[in-house]
Formats: sequence, C-alpha cells, structure tokens
Amino acid sequence: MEKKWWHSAVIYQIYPRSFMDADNDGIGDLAGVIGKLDYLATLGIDVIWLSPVFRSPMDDNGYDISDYHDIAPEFGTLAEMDRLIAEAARRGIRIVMDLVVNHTSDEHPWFVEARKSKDNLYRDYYIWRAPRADGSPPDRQRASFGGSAWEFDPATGEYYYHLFSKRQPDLNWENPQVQEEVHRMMNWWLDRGIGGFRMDVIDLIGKEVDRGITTEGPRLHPLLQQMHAATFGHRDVLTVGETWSATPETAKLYSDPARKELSMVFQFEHVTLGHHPEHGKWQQRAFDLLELKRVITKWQTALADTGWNALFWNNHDLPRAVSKYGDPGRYRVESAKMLATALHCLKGTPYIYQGEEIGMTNVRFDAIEEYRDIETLNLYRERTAAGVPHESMMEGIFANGRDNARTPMQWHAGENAGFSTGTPWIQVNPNHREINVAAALDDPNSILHHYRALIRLRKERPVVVYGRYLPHLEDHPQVFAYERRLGEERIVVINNFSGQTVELELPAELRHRAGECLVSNYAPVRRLGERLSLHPFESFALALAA
Ligand code: TEU
Repeated sequence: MEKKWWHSAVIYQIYPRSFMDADNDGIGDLAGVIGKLDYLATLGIDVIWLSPVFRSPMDDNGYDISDYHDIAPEFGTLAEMDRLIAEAARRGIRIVMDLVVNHTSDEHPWFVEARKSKDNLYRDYYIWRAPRADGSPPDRQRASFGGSAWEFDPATGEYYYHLFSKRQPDLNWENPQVQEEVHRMMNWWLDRGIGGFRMDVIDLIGKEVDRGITTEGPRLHPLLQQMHAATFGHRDVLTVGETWSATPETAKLYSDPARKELSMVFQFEHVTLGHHPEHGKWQQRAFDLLELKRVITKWQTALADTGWNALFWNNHDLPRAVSKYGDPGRYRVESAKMLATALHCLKGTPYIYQGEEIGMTNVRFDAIEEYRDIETLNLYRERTAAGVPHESMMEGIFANGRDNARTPMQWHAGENAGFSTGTPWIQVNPNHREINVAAALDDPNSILHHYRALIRLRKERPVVVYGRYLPHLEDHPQVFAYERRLGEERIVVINNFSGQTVELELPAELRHRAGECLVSNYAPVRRLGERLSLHPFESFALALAA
C-alpha cells in the first residue's frame, strides 16, 4: 500500500457555531477557532474538519450555502479564514472544509435565478418537475427533514426537488455546468491552501430522480472520478465522503487509490444498528455489543488490503459517544477512555468530534422549544401530528437528536462554560461545571490526556497505522478484543463494554503473554495469565514482547 500522510493523521471535527465565540454574539466564530489552535496542538491532532462556515441563511446551520466564495458574517471574514489556514499550518495542522454540493440554499443566486422562469439560464442547475394532473407532487418521495421531497413554486407552476429542507434545493448533477461550477469553486479553495474536503452526502449526487434512485446512482463514481481529475487528484490532500448508504463493497469503490476517487468515506452501519426498523433514530434499540463487534470486524476485514476506513463514534449529527456507547453516569470517565482506546487502536483514520475528548454527554432540554435543530423540530411536529406521543418523541430526541452534539463546547466551569459572554444560540449543558477542558488539562488521569496518549501512539507505532486487524473473543457479549499485527509487532486491545466486572478465559495464543502496557483506564496491564478479570469498562492496549 502506498503510504499517505492521512493514514497516520488524527482529525478533529469543529462545529464552529458551538466551538468558541470570540465576539460574544452567542455564536461561535473563526476567531474563536484561531484562539483555540494552541489547545488543539496540545491535543496532538493533525487536521481540523471545519463544518461549513460559508455565507448561509442558517436554515440548517450552514449546510444550506448561499455563497461558496464568502464566509458567513456570524462566523467572520475571508481574511479570518485565510488567517486560520495560516495559523493552523504554523502548528502543523491542516484545515479540511465541508463541501456541501448535493444542494444549495434557496438563497443561492443560482436558485434565485432558476426560479424566475422555466427558460432561465440557471433553471437546469436544479431539478424541476410539472405537477400531476390534480396538482399534486410528481411522486411520493419524502424529504429527510419531513414532508414531501417536492416543493411547489408558484412563480413557474412547477415543483423543485429537495432531499433535506425545502430551503435546500438539490443541484442537478446531470448538468455539466453544475459540475464545472463546483470544480471551479473547489480549486478556488484548494488554491487558498486548504488540506482537503469532507463531502456532505456525496453518495446522493448520482441520483436519478425519475427512476427513484437517490443514493449511489450509476453516475456517482464517474462523477467522483471526474471531480478527482479536475480538482484534488493532483494535490496531496485528504477527501472523506459522507456516504450513509455505503457498504464494505462500495467503500472499496470510493477509497481504492487505483480508482482515483476519495481517500476514505464515513459509513454509518455501526450508527444505524441502534435505529428502529420502522421509527429509525427516533426509537433507540437496545445496545448489542455482538452486533457492534460484527460490524467493526466486517469493515476492518473488508478494507484490510483495498481502501481505507474512517473511524468515528460521533459527529455534529450524532449523539455523544459516551452517552450512546458508554456510561454518561457513574463510569463516564472509564467508559469514555475505553471507547477512545477501542476506536483509536483500529486500522483507519480516527476522527474526534469537539468535546468527545473531555467526555461531553447528551443533553435533556425540558421543552421542545429549547431545541434548535431543523431536523428535530420538523420531525417533532410531523410525528406528534401523526400520533406519536410527545413523551415518546422526546425520548427519541434525548437519545438521537442532533442538538446533543451541538451544545456549546465546555471550556471551563464558569459562565456559559467559557464559550461566550453573550447569550449562547443554544443552552450550555449544565454539567459543564464538572466536564470542561480546564479541569481535564489539570487532571493527569483525564479523558483528554488519554486521547493525547492514543494520538501519540499512532505517531510512534506503525503497527497502529498499518497492522493487520484480527478479532478475538468474537462471541463474548461484553468484551471487544482484537489484535493488530505488523511483522513481529503485536498489540492486543481488550475492552469491557459493560458496567459489570467480567471474568473471562483468554484464547490460547494470548495466554501467559507479557509486554509493555501502552494505554489503560485502570492500573496498567503488563502480563496475561490464562484468565482475565476486567473492571467495569476496563480497557487496555498491550504490546506483546516477541
Ligand atoms: O447529513 C446527512 C444526513 O443524512 C443526516 O442529516 C442524517 O440524515 C441525520 O443526521 C440522521 O440523524 C449531512 C450533514 O452532516 C447534516 O448536518 C446536514 O443537515 C445534511 O447533510 C444536509 O446537508
């Protein structure tokens, strides 16, 4: 495998609206990010994935872009974006920007023009269809944020297509002019020195609406290969696609270097395990470690020799890792450290979502009015109107609502957790008094310092980056154990995903082995016997002596 810098990189995702508010208007901004670069350098990360900061009406907090060549005033200016790129580079950190080109905002000039008339030059930048004879939408497709995927536009008497909010009209990627405009914009940003792109719902740009195809359409991979050739292909940058529909087979199509498409993709099979077959994320299923282990092993094995995994527990759309996969209560610290070790010792590029490194948790706002996310608010209205009880929907929001990830970053125990001296756009989680960066930096046993150790491990040990993954104890319902091997180097990683003490019998090839304990969340483990007793959420990585 040809080595790439991003194979050993650790990426930190910043949701700028909630990260740090330097001008105290209640909304995070670029100046706030710049002010925290030394903190991020201390953490040891190599790349910042910056969620969108482009000009936007903020219908979907910036995932609805009205100007790809300017910064939203609430976040700052182009000059500050250039300063962020330069200041990050001084610390050896690259900035990866969020490319949102499946759709634009309805305030983008392209759409403002397109809706003026059927023969407007920009009409075919979007997807329009005539109503059915009775005036109803062309078909019954639904949008992710509630309602029909078709919005009627009275000015021209046609419907336009939107897979998200009605203020996020889908671009028509069959139109070569759309492809050229996007490529031109991508090169404009790459020439400004960014380190690559995270590509929002990129599996949707090959859609064939009339055939009811939304994800992974037949034209998707040719479009990505054309994009590769026209923009980032000849630059040493990172590209990661958000592909909710990806399977191990298609992930190899996206990330096999020989195919000249992307570096890697985010797949979500471990996320959707917890979703109800009928009610999706709004009715959380019981956590089943055996299912999770099967999915992780499937992906580690499938991409062992072709392609590359992106590793993550959470992001700005997902519940907090420690709340979903660990214990946000009694064993919050132990379980957060366990989750970090379990993920960061796998093969692939690990992503840390802002606040994950201090064990930030989900939030429970009392009233629906305290929530901000368009998906949550739209689906609350739609589902309760359809008869879902308020309490049931609130439980779904507590478990999987996107605002769980969007409460302000908790910098210290004081007012607004040090995020802003203004009124934050969304409430701060009250537990910031105990859970915050200042306390974590001061505590040598904090989750934060555990992440720093894991990041260092990836830099120091090629086996962590390139070692082959081998599962152990595959049928154990509480323990996720695996090994990484590279030449003579062997690392054993054992994680108790339960809040109980677990006694187990070790597989023969691990018995009576000893070595250097690389990380642990209890006392270091340097020697294995025939049996092993694990404390609640105990986790360690052991480098076996030859
Ligand atoms: O998310 C794609 C997407 O499908 C998610 O919104 C997912 O459906 C939902 O979060 C499940 O809980 C991307 C961005 O990450 C998200 O923030 C945007 O809202 C969305 O695309 C539209 O751009």
